[in-house]
Amino acid sequence: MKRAMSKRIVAHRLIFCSLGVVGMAILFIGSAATQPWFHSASASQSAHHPTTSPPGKSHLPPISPTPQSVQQRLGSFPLTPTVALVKGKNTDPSALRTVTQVLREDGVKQIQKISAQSAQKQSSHAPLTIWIGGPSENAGSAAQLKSLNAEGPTGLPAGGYVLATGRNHGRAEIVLSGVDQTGTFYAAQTLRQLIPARGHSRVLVPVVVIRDWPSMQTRGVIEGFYGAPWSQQNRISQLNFFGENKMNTYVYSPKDDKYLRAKWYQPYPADKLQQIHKLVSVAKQNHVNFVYALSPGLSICYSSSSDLQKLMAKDQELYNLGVRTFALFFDDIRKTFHCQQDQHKFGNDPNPPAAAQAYLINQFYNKFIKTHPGTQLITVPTDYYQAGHTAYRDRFAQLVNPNILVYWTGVGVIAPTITDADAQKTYDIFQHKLLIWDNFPVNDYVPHQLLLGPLVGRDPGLSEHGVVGLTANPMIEAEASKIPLFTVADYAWNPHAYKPEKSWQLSLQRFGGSAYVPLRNFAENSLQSKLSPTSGDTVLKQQISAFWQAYDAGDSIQLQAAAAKLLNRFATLKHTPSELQAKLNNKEFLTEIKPWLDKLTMESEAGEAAVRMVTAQSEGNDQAAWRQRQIFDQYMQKANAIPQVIGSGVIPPFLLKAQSESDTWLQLRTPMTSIHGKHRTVR
Ligand code: 14T
Repeated sequence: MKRAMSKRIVAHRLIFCSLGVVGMAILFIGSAATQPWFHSASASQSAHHPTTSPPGKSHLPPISPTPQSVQQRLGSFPLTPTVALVKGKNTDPSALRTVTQVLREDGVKQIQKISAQSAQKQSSHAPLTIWIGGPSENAGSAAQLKSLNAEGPTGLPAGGYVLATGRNHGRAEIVLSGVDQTGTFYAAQTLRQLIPARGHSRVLVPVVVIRDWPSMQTRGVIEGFYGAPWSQQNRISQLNFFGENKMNTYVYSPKDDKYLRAKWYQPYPADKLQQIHKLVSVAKQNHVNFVYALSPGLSICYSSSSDLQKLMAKDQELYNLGVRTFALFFDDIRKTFHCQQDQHKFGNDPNPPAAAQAYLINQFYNKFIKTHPGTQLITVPTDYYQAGHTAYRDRFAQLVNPNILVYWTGVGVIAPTITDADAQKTYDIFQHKLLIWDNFPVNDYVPHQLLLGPLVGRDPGLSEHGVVGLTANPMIEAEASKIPLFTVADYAWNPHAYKPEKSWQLSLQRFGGSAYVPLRNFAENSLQSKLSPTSGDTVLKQQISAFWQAYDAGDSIQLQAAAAKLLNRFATLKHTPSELQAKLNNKEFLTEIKPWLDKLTMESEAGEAAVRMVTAQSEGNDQAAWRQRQIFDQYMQKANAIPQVIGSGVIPPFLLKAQSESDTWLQLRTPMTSIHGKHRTVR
């Protein structure tokens, strides 16, 4: 069943063959250490997630990413139709916008906006007052926190915040106080989850003090895959999603944007620049740092000052749009030179490619980064996935300016695990702060698969071993990527409290809403077993093994029972696509996953026929068995015409086994009068 791969993927595979890079298969396998993500010790939970909930308290709604600390106090108060909002001079505008939106969604009719100064003079008549902004934004919030008996955010890491609610002299109050503007924005995102809309019933605000901050400084997504880049609409939607999930970084580096790689030196046409400008501003609204990455390694002359000028001119355009973090990537290129001049200058170095790249990186740092205040530089070395020392890495470490961040994918391009020990070792080698380029849930190397499972296999202590953060390389399918990316956001914010299964459940609930059940059925059959501890649909898996067990034992009563259950599950899966289409209000996602939905329908239909076929065979009902075989063949043909993979490791093996049982049975009955030799038309 070999399928034609997309042209682009073929192209990138070819590049790799010609580069002589170790085959991807070898890189991807690595050590298949299983992760205990289902039953992690609860002891670590209480140590790192000191959430307390007094006995008899109603459960707080789940908040993601998991906060560092949540203290629930006695009582709650209603969200009233009229609310006063107190902002300061520097209150974050996005936080203000978010809170206003949350209140509207929750049915608040009147929002009285008042400034911090006037609020201190005259008390408002609203029954509920919300103070927005930490010490650097709103002079009034500190006193309010104090009166609610909550400590302020001072001293928390960047992006940290305190969200406190309660009654103060009989008046209800909510205080959102960030250590910086981003922190206040995050407090607003937490508030959104703390008081979800309840249709027509009144929203109750629980009394809490949430004190929260990110464990990893850099959290986000790197659009760094081969294949069709995300659309402008996709990107805008992603940037909003990042803000909601407290991710603060988006690295713009789609491999197939020619202005980044093949034509790195070419200035953007006005319309393209305009689009990037829009992205930069949406990123800003979401407190997301837009990182612009150029990959000049296909053609640059490392020592050429005119090439350096071209690089700087290109980045200057982006700087003018508000970009402040720049990157120079040297992944997936040859380690050879494109000009005689480089051969001359670096040819005698202990490691010529490392010396040449380091020279360019440092030149760019000195001439551009140093002269543009507030900017930062990131790089990807050519040896980004190896385990341990390489001659290239050692030279690169020696030469590259220590202020430059170095990307690393973990051991292997697609790393099954990234351990604290791996990180420490790599940090010691590069001697530069590391940023993880996590090749999850990227599917450019398996474009017929969706990787909808949670992030697993990353140790919780990476940031204590030289790692400043993690950015995930997503799937070509942007909307679908949000399902696993939700868990990435949760991990990166608070890795010690991260529970993959729990995070994944919540992700499916948030993404699916009332379509949670069919979405879950679909997602369970869209995990990639190599990267997931469960190989998919466990219900189906168990039912299949019970079915074959009864079949092998020749136990007809057991077989009937097992068949009934299996038929039920296949019927559920068969109806999953139409249920999703009816209940899920996300056209883009449904369009992206359409081929997989079709495949699921065909496989489930074939599955039903297979169950009936095998059962009939076992009961000696030849006619029924033959009839079902024909139906089975019909759906198998349709399924096989769709290259997308679903239910991998579970459904296809079941179908193949059923087919081979049927083939054996057909051979035993050749020539057979009851079916008049019709079986010859089967294939
Ligand atoms: F720079 C990197 F960190 C990186 O991962 N580069 C690419 C990336 O753009 C791509 O999306 C990812 C997954 O396919 O893998 C890297 O590309 C490769 C690496 C290989 F070793 C493509 C083929 C390879 F054989």
